[in-house]
Amino acid sequence: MESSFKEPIFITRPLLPPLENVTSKMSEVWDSKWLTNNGMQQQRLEIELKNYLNVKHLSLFTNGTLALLLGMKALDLKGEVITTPFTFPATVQALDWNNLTPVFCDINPDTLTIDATKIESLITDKTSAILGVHVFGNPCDVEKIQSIADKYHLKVIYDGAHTFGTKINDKPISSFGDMTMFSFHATKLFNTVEGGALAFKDKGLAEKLNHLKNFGLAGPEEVVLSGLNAKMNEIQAVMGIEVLKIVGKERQKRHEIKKTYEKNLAHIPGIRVLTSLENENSSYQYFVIEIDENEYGNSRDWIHEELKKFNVFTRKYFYPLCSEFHWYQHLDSAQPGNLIVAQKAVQQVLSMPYYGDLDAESVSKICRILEELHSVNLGNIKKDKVLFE
Ligand code: T4K
Repeated sequence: MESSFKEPIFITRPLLPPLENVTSKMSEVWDSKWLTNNGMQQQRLEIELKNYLNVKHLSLFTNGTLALLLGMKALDLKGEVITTPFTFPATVQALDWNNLTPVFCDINPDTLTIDATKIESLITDKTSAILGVHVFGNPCDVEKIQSIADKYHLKVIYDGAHTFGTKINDKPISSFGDMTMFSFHATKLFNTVEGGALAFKDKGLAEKLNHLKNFGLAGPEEVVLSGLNAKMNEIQAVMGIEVLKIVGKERQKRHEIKKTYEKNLAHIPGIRVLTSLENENSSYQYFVIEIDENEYGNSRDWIHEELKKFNVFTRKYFYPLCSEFHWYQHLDSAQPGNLIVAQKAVQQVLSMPYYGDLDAESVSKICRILEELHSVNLGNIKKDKVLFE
């Protein structure tokens, strides 16, 4: 049996630039005595990110949740928004804070993103938008979603928290839909400790977003709308400027880790690796497997617990489904019978440790543990059979 890891292996570790680079840049902030409110570093990061992500209009925020929340506020959405139940709570909570009702749509079994073929039947005269999530960096069916939106005059917003740098057929992910949110949380491929951004199509939204993230202020004595405080500060921006320099290398490392996982997991029955699409340039945000209990010999929950004994801490992203939150249980669209694929996925997904500093030997060892756990189960199943025969 494999021994346990000496140090805990987490699902991720933040991408950290050399400390001396951050401190030397930080001295610029100290000298300027300007810590937040549209400072120089924040402006600089915005320009650098526009170039990196190939985005025309981009606005930085204190985190991804507030970016999404205020983005939808800027679009002035009303009524119902069709979305996925298989996401992090932030996606639907951004709807709640805008007094918008989620209408849950089932997901595609291959990509685990909203099933575009099921959207049209959920549209009512109250629908104002479709909110898709590019789950684990896997893009939604952006073409189909846009054609539905065009037909019914709906807005399209994407929660792209996991899609930093993702491209489809060489087109940046944010070129699809009216608006895309990125999260720059410490656990993301690119981080500003906490942070986020909105990429948007309509240039006219830039000023409104600036007001919304700064208390609705249009000037020191002029409040034009009801806003919030959601500005990115200078310390966050410095971190971002430095992390941006090393994010390309991190993506390469994650690409290699992904290959090691795929090679070592391929022959274990009951484990499906969630792969990227062929025409997609992945963000390599998460490495996710699905466990088929019958084929593997035991459940996802069992593996999740067993791995802890080896000092390996996986996560059940995303569990539970957002449609199961008690305040949605009265909704028709939240009923389990309407979300068959999502109900299955939520019991099977497991996000594995995945970050550039995870060495190939550790990845292979994790895979060997998974293989051994499968064999142990087979042994148990055979023993049970003998007992019954
Ligand atoms: N939409 C989607 C689809 C999202 O996934 C998210 C966030 C959002 C919207 C909202 O974006 P933000 O408002 O956050 O920008 C984490 C993150 O906090 C969250 O950003 C992320 N998604 C979510 C999937 O994961 P937790 O509560 O699971 O993280 P936590 O603290 O348990 O960290 C996970 C592991 O990472 C730890 O076990 C160890 C490691 N870690 C974590 C931190 C914070 C470190 O090594 N160092 C660290 O500093 O939510």
